[in-house]
Amino acid sequence: MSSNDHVEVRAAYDALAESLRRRGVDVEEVKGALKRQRIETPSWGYGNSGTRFKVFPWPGAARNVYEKLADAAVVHRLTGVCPTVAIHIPWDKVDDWKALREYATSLGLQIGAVNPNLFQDDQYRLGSVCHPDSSVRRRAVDHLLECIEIARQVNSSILSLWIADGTNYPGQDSIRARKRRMLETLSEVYQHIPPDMRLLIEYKFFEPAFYHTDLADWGMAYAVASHLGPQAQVLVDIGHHPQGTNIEHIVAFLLDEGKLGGFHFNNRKYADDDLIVGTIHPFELFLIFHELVSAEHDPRTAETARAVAYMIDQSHNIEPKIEAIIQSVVNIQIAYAKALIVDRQRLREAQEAGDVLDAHRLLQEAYETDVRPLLAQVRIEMGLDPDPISAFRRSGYAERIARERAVQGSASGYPEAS
Ligand code: PSV
Ligand code: MN
Repeated sequence: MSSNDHVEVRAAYDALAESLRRRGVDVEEVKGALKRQRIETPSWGYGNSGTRFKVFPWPGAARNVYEKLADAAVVHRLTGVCPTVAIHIPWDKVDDWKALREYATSLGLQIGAVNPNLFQDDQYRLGSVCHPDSSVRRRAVDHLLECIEIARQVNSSILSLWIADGTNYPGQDSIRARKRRMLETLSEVYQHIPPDMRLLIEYKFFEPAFYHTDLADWGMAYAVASHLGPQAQVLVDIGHHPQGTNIEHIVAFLLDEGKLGGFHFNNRKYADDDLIVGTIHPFELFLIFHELVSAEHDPRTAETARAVAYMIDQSHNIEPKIEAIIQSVVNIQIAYAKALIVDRQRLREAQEAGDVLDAHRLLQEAYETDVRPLLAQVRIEMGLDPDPISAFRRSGYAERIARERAVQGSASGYPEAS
């Protein structure tokens, strides 16, 4: 980045800041919020993964958790907002957790959410915490307790739980019995959650089960989290809803109940496609952030909103891994910046006056504003390159790891395609 480029960024930013100020936006406050934003990246996003049809190995894709952390550190260095990395157990299992924690620290990172895996063991054919056989449920409990212990050792405060259980055929098992087994099993696990840890419960309406899924939607996750207690909350993965679901409504409802714990950001066109955030439905992403920002400014929801864990959950099949993550971070920042510049005061007035179209236009006005100069200026003020993607491309890091790391198969834990 030359100083000429900085001058250009500054000019574009000054013009934008001026027009935002005319709209009553506190630009310094918006920049402060953008600098404080934190986005967690997933260890599995850095390794090779794909579909059940084919895993295309990417040259230099991380092969173990150490390489995943090294790549995540590059993302954090370039964006300044990604200091934590979620891990998946057993994909990222190591013998020495202290050593891994110290390695993360040496890179300026911390380990984030610990994700147990209740779907890849042969014994889980009929489920894990809902399995009809109590010895399989015991195995699931043991794994969850192991993950709590790992979380403790790596200083993580989030156990992020996706339950893949379900059935493929009507009549296969009793849906009510499965619900009770799940509650009983999770209640036992919940007793072991340390006071400073949260259990985030992720729902998904289908896949790998095709007839019914035991935790199919936000309402079921909410019911389970409510049964368990205040340290249990709901995790919303954008790709886990039927087509047409109003996700921002779910977000608003859960925030108001104090039960929104976190996100798995990604995007999709059809099913759980795990595509780069904001690539297919950017307006939906903006509306989700609008709910979050509004809740941060409401004393009744501020505490819940501020504690929400923003995590990316993507699986990259044909695209370069690190660049895909940086693109996701940038797209999240854009959605957040647009939500921050909504004129909330005028919006409230329009809503109270029943002015349907003025209220809608206030959201549209923010959404249609090009906030990229604002983000570029924020990055310069954070001592970063204003364009993290071209900075990454210029860095030569992708070429270096492609040379240094032998091209191998799956490192993320995803199964190899045959
Ligand atoms: C399941 O589809 C999911 O969203 C869960 O969060 C898993 O942990 C993750 O994807 C990785 O498979
Ligand atoms: Mn997920």
